[in-house]
Amino acid sequence: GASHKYHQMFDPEQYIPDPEQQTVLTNSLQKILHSHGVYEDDAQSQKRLKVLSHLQDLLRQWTNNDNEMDQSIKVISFGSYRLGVHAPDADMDLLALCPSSINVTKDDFFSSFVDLLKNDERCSKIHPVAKAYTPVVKFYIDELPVDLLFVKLVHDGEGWDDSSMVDSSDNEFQIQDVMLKGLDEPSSRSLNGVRVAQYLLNVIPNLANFRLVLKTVKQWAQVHGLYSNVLGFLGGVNWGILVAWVCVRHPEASVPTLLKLFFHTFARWRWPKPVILTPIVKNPPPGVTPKTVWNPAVNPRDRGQLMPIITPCYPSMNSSYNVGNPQLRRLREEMHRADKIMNEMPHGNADWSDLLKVNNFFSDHAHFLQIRISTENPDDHQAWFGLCESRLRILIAGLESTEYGTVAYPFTKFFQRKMNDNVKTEDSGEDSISNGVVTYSFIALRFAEGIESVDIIGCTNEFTYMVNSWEGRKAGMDLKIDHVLQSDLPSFVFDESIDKNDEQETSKM
Ligand code: 3AT
Ligand code: MN
Ligand code: MN
Repeated sequence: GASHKYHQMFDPEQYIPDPEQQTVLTNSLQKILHSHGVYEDDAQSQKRLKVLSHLQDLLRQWTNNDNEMDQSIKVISFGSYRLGVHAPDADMDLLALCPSSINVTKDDFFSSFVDLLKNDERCSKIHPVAKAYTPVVKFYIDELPVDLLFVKLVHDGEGWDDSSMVDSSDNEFQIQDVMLKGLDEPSSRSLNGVRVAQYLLNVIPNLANFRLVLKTVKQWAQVHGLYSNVLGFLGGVNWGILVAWVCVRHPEASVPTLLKLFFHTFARWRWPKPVILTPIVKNPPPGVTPKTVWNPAVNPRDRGQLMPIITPCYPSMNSSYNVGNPQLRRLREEMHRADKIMNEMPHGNADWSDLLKVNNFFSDHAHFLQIRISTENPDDHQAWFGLCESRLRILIAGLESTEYGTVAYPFTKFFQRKMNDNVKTEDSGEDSISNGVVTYSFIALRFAEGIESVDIIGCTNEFTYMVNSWEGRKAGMDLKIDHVLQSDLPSFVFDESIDKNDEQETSKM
C-alpha cells in the first residue's frame, strides 16, 4: 500500500543532509533532556558507586572472604544502569555471580544473606522473592532501589583469577556460554539480563548515539504514558532492543536521523512480525541442557503475542509478552504522531519540545475510568498499589467490546495524593485527619459512533471483586472505579508542572 511505498522512499541520508544542522539539533536535544531531569549529577553517580562497593563488602562478609586476592562473588550490573541510560530515579539491577569454589547456595542467599541485609543499617525495605520467575531480592541501599539476583555457577568459565580485577564490581567481566552448563532454569534466566546488556554493548556501533536516542525514547514514552511492562506497554529492555535494532542498521546516522528512523520504522512495523536483533539460536551451547526458546511455530503461548520483541541471547524469549490490543493501538498512534513531528523537524516547523511536551491524553478524550487505589495506612500503600497495578491489564483487556465498538486507551502515569488533598473527590464522611494515601489511574474510553455510553459495570465489578479477594488485603485497602467525563477529572491531571521530578507523580513506583 501507500505506506509501504513511503517506507521505500524514505532516505535517511536526505533527512537532514547538513551536518551542521544535525549537530545543532543534537545539542538542543541534549539541553532539553537535561531540563527534563533525566541525567543524574556527579553526587548521584558517586552514590551509586558507593552502593556497589557496600554490596561487595556485604557479600565478602557473608562468605567470610577476607583475602582480597581470593576469588569472590562478583557484582555485575545490567538494565539501564549498565547501559548508561538510567534516570536519576532508576533502580540498580545487579547480579551477584558466585563462582563454584565458594561454599554458599541460592538457598543461603535467600536466607542468611537476606538476614545480613536486614541487620545492615544502610539497607531497608528488604523484599526477597525467592519463588519468582526470576528470583530476586528487592531492597534499598542508602535509599537507592536495588534489584539483586544471585547465580551460583557450576562451570566457572574464565577471567576469575585476573589479579587486576580485585575491584568491587566488574563490568568488563563477560558471561560466557559455558556458564550456562548445569544451571536450572531460574538461574539461567537470572544470567539473561546481564547477557542481554553485554550483547547490546558489544554490537552497538556508536554507544554515545545509542544512549542519547534511547534516553530520548524513554522520556518520550514516560511523558506519553507508554512506559511500563506491568501495564502491558514497553519497559526499559523492550525500548532498548528497538533502539538497538535501528542503531545497528545505521551506524553512521546522526541522532536526529536515528530518532526519525525509530519512529518511522516502528509506527509502520507489521506486528506481530517479531523484532529480532540476531537470528534466534534454537540449540543450546555445547553441554547445556535445552531451554524453552521463543518459537511461535511450536509454542501455542508464543503464537498469540501481539508485539514480539525478542531477546538476543540463548534462550531467546519475547520480552514484551504482556502487550495487549489497547496498548499496541496506543503505541502505534503515538509513534505515528511522533513520526510526523520528526518530519517537521528539519524544516524548523517542530522542535524537541513538541516531541517531549506533556501529553494531551486528558484533553483528547471525553470519557474516562478513574481507578482510585487507596490505603488508610501509608505503610500499606506500596503493597496494595502493587497488587492492583499488576492486575490492571485484566481490566484494560476486559473493557474492549466489539459489540459496542468500545476501545480502551490506557495511560501508564499514576497520580499519588494524600487523602486529605482531595476533599472534593472524597465522600463527605471522610475523616479529615486521615493520613491515607491514594493513587489514581485513568483509562480513556472511546465508543463507536452513535454510542454515548455502554454498560461497563459488569466488567469493573468483576475486577473490583478480584482484587478485593487478594489474600494479603488488609482493612483500609480500597479500590473504587468511576466513570468520569473530562469536565469531572481532578485538576491535577492537567497540571503541566507534573513531571517525573514531582514527588506527587508516581509513574515509576
Ligand atoms: P529502568 O531504567 O529501570 O526503568 P531497565 O532497563 O533497567 O529500565 P528493569 O529494571 O525493569 O528495566 O529491568 C532490568 C533488566 O531486567 C532488563 C532486562 O535485562 C531484565 N528484564 C526486565 N523485564 C524483562 C522482560 N520483560 N523480558 C526480559 N528481560 C527483562
Ligand atoms: Mn532498572
Ligand atoms: Mn529492575
